[in-house]
Amino acid sequence: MITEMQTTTKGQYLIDLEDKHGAHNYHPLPVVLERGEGVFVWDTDGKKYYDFLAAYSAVNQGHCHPKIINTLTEQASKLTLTSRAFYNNVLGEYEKFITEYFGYDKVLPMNTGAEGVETAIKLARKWGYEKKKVSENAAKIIVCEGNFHGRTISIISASTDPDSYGNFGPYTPGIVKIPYNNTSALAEALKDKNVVGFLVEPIQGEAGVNVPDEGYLKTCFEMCKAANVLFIADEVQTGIARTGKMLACDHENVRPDVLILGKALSGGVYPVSAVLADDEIMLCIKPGQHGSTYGGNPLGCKVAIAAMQVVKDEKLAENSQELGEILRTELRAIKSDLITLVRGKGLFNAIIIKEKNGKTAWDVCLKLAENGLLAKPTHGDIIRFAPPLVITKEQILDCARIIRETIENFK
Ligand code: IF1
Repeated sequence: MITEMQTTTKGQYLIDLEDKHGAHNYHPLPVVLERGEGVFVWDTDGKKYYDFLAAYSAVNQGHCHPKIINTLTEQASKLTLTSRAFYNNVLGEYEKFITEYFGYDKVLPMNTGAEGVETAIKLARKWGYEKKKVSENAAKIIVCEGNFHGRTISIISASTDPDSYGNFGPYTPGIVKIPYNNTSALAEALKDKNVVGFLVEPIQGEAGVNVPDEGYLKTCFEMCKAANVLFIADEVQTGIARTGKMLACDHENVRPDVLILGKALSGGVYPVSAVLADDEIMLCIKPGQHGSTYGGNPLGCKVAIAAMQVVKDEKLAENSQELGEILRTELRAIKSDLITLVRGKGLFNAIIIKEKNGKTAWDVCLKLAENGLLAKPTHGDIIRFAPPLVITKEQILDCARIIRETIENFK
């Protein structure tokens, strides 16, 4: 009989350390991880799990990919950080690699996804004042309800989730919120000539893998073009092959004016984010007007080149597309009133759980962990399923079996 998730003394000791010495800004599942390899992670007891969260799509290439780790260790003993006060022998190579990889004139290298989003907002505002001739301090950015773009003050100023913005005011002005997946709401908002950018997740991750209608992105892009407004795609979570294409925007052949990448850009090995745009936009930022201590550091750049090469060499987008179809078919075949919806694209999926006998998605995740699969709920009733994209067909079927057995035996 599967009992409640138990953590042993060593695991509990480590949990207690975090509780005593760390901020309480997370509520993790009671699992203490010690090792990761490919699609698997092991806890401090040596219990093995399939990782079905992949660090929120940061380890698309699998945990500790040898080619990325070897690159990290080799560069780490040569040169890790120069600051941008000087040139280094890696950044230019990386900038050429990544701009050719995604087809843009320029890249502005940062570290976290939030920094990438903040950079994109600054870039859009700068472009708005200097190219669109919006009057000073009047620039507006349109965002969507249900968004998640990070945790900084300006980004949570765009949030509609009280957990993200509550008691963090006063908020950054110049942000207009409209419903997601609603082109008439965008049309209305675009009437304001002070709008400089539309910031959108091609699929809303934190909102629970909220996939918009087919054609939504294309229509939004065309409306922005007609209104001389930058279409800014936050692909921090949906990018890097997660949804079955290199970028989620590729499903609709949309080329964002500003593209934001993070997470799996470095394969979960080192914080690397990037903002890509063409010269007309990117060159609005002049020397000394933006930057970061670690942005574009040689270690992160080498890691990102290796991580992105793995995505191509191992055809992770194709694998994500094929195995995502199989996973959704298996999940939809589960006979249980516990699952009210299965949705996703590629290996970016979620199920919506109907509360049963007071049990929630959290309790289902505890049982999944006991059965050897790690996932975490979002917004109470949604469980995201996003394994590393290196997963095999045999493994995805094994995971589908674990999920099915857990759901069918759930009390
Ligand atoms: C947390 C969520 C996911 C992102 C998108 C930018 C960022 C994120 C679309 C910022 C980051 C992370 C943050 C992490 C948990 C995770 C998350 F639950 F918070 F919302 F993935 F859905 N754009 N998402 O998803 O990137 O600064 O974190 O590098 O804050 O709890 P970051």
